[in-house]
Amino acid sequence: MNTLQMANTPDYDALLTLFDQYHTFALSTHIHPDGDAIGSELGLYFFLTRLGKSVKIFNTDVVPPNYRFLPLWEGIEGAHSVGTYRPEVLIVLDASTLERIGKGLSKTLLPIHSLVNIDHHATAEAFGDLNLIIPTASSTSEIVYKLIKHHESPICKACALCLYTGLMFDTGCFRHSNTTAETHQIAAELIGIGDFTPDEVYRNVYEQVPVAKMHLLSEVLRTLEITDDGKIASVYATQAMFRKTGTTADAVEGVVNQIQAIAGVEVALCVSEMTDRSTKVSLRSQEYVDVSQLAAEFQGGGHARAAGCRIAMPYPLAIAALVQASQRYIDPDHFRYGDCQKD
Ligand SMILES: [Mn+2]
Repeated sequence: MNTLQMANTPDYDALLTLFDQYHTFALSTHIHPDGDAIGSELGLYFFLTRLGKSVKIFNTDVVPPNYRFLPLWEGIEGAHSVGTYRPEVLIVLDASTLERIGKGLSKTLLPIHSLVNIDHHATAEAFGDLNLIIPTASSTSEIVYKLIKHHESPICKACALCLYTGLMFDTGCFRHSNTTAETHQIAAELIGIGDFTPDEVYRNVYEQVPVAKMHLLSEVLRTLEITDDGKIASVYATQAMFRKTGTTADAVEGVVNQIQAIAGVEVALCVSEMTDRSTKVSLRSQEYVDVSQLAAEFQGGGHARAAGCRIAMPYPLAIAALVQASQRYIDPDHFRYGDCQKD
């Protein structure tokens, strides 16, 4: 396998050469696609089509309603549409592993010539023939932005909106630790190009909450438990709660961020009981615990401040195991904002 993963000097040229060589491209991203997954796919779609390429997008899961303001989202096809279609190049975005595009799709969507992997996850596997993995990038959308800039091509208005949405989503609206001066500079440029305002993107992504999700949230928040030292907080959602509120495990997305916001909490856990009785876990940390390492102990992955895993245990046992593991990462002498004293 011709692996071209370069952490320090990303090899945009190798990918752009591939764009010169081939004509048909398929794009895909992870299951339960988020703003960065869809934003980076559509952003790259606009770039490739402007280069005159034939491009199709296949995702296992449908575009969530709050991303249906993005241009051409309706063009994203389901796994069943692949049929006998084979692109010359398959580009997988933001997925960490090939399997995360969906078990079925990872077996049926096969490129004739080359598999490309574009990602920013610290735990990303170099599964492609060509891998553009940049863990320091805020988002996969930022990598797509830099690729287009490297090509010295203009970014179209539609592309700017998609990449901005990905950047905004993966930085938690420019407040997570992956937000830098450069992130803001890129965002400013995209706002300047596009026909959108930041508040309108925010409202589309975050303020279209179905009332059923609010009812679920009230159930989930009632389960809050905090360790004696106040540093680890957990909540859970059960199948009974999903039935009662008419929701599914997807509705739990984002709840963990609210738990992480509790004063003094370093590690936040939100777990969901799945239909097969396994447990889906979202992890966040406030300041110093690397939750991607914690998730890796349970065969998961992600970023230092946001990660996830799936545990083949009933949820009460999974919570106990996670809290126990989290305790090893907690530094009892760490004081938040302690550096301010030295200024
Ligand atoms: Mn991402």
